[in-house]
Amino acid sequence: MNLLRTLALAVLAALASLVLPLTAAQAHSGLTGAVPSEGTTVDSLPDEVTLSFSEEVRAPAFVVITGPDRSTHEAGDPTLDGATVTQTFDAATLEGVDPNGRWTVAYRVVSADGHTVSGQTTFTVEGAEVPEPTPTSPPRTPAETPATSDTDPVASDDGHSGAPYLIAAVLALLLVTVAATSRTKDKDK
Ligand SMILES: [Cu+2]
Repeated sequence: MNLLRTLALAVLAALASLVLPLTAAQAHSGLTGAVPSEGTTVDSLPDEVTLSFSEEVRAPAFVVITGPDRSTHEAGDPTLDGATVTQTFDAATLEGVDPNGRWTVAYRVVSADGHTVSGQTTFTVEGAEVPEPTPTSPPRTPAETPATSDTDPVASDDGHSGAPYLIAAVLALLLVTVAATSRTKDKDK
């Protein structure tokens, strides 16, 4: 879904770049600021990202926040308030994620004149606490190991259950061979 949305944004951005020059004579809203602002470095990941436009913007509005882990971390659709667009983070997607690095905020909104406005802004997180690995993860691994070794006996059981058939097949082949040999001997007599 997130990939589709990113692709959709890219396509819309490409279409907008074709359409916008034709209508550049009309004023439409543009990005005037962001929090965290473009190119700045912050010491922790904020709860939300705010985008400010030169005039009122309308839905449909989309904001895609991509982290240093190259995953998207926005929670649903942004909130519109006049010329301000606020996008919160999806906390669940941030569990165990190192926030340090470059973040990209891609947006697409509809300006008051009906034109699509899209673009992106970036900021960097530096010196933020790196979350410890989820505590449930290490106990799971030992628990999974016996489960895996449980699978191995099952696999070797399959091998054992196959063995009687193999032995039976070899015995049957031997019997046929013995029978054929004794018939040949009978004919020879
Ligand atoms: Cu416009």
